[in-house]
Amino acid sequence: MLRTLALAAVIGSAAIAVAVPTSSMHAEARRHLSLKAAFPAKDTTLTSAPDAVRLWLSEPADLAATKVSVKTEAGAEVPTAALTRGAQREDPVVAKFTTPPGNGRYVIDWRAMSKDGHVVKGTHAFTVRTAN
Ligand SMILES: [Cu+2]
Repeated sequence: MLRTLALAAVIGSAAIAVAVPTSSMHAEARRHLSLKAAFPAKDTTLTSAPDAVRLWLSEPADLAATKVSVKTEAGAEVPTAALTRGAQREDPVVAKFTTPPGNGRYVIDWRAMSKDGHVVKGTHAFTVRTAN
């Protein structure tokens, strides 16, 4: 009985030893890349068609591992050119529309990889309503 308890204690401390690096990895989640600002911004209505989607991320994400997709409310993909970004650290990721989107509601889905390799994603909608 005592032996069993001692063994349980050993297993218990081994479990703690394993748990420690896991929890410190969790703490890293706070340092994950995040979206600081976006154009079009969440739930905004634009009175002229946007030329592009611009995402200001908290770190310069690798464009090859970054995806931005824009869909109509009906789920149709709105074509955008390959992602670009300026040379400055604070420059946004840019997905230029090949044709400016017409009136309607659109959903932006994006994903990018944090420095630790974990993927962060987000989604938000905007509306285009030009006066014509
Ligand atoms: Cu992570």
